[in-house]
Amino acid sequence: MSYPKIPASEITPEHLYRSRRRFMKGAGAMAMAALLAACGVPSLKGQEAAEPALSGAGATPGTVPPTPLAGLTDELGDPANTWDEITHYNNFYEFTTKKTKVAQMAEGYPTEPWKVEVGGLVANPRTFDIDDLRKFGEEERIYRLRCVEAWSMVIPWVGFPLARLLKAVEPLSKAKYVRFQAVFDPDRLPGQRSKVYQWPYVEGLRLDEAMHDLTILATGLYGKPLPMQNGAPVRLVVPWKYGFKSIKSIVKIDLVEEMPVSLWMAAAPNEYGFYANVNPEVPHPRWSQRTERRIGERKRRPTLMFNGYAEQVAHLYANMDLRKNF
Ligand SMILES: Nc1nc2c(c(=O)[nH]1)N[C@H]1C(S)=C(S)[C@@H](COP(=O)(O)O)O[C@H]1N2
Ligand SMILES: [Mo]
Repeated sequence: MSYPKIPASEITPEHLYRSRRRFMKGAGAMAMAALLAACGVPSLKGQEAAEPALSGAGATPGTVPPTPLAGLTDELGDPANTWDEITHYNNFYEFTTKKTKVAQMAEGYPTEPWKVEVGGLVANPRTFDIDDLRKFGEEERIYRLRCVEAWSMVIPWVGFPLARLLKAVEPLSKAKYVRFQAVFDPDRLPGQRSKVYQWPYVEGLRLDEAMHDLTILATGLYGKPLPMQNGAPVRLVVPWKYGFKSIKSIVKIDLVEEMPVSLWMAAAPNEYGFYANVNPEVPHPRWSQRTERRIGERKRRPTLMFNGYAEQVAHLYANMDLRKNF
């Protein structure tokens, strides 16, 4: 086989296995069921301080998951954010840079039909629709999401390890990176009419990062299909990296030889590196990354190395200078 073997060290840690087991095996069975602003565009100063408070906009009746879901925690014991918080405070620049406006602007965006084309340096290029992707599995992963702007949430995603999809297309040995591309639709995505960014949104991972068991493609949230504002119908989630790596509304995935240039690297290379690992020791050029504001909490909390996933992922960066490879 031409794809790398998953080392034993990447076998799912027990706590994740347990949190996953609490979930059901298919969404159907889930009975209970601003960057440059965001990433601090050079022009937006003090984004973190200026970060608006949650509007408290109520979710539409019928979209709020039933109360048994309250009480979910991550493996550190911290409570999951509410459905309302997760779906009404978003970075999705294709719509707007205003986090509390994304939900209303994204409402009704058509996600059917949707195709994800997977190709590049693979033996078996394929195009998947969302039902095809669901066949890779649906399990719950309760992850912390830490935005580079220094706010964070705990989010109960539904998804499957990206490694499963990558193995299915059979990466060639020349493939070293994975490049992800989001939807391009300037007629319906007003943010894409702005020339501040080079659209479409692109992100990338090293192949071993992409194959890591923590890396998932998410198709749901709180046991329900992913709302558009969170990246419907399918988005990447890489919990040990700043949130901007977790690209939403993916239409294309390519295995490539060269390190992809992400939208953020192109926009502000001195501020956003390729790796973007959460690291309290390496400040953003315009603010510290030592602490963060968990949405729903008043006091700031310390930011954890690799967003609290060091045990699982630090080995990927052994012998790398994390200040240089930021
Ligand atoms: N396509 C796309 N994906 C994106 C973004 C974006 O603007 N466009 N913003 C990123 C940023 S900066 C963050 S913090 C997360 C936010 O995810 P959430 O709104 O689901 O919490 O999505 C990331 N993925
Ligand atoms: Mo972000």
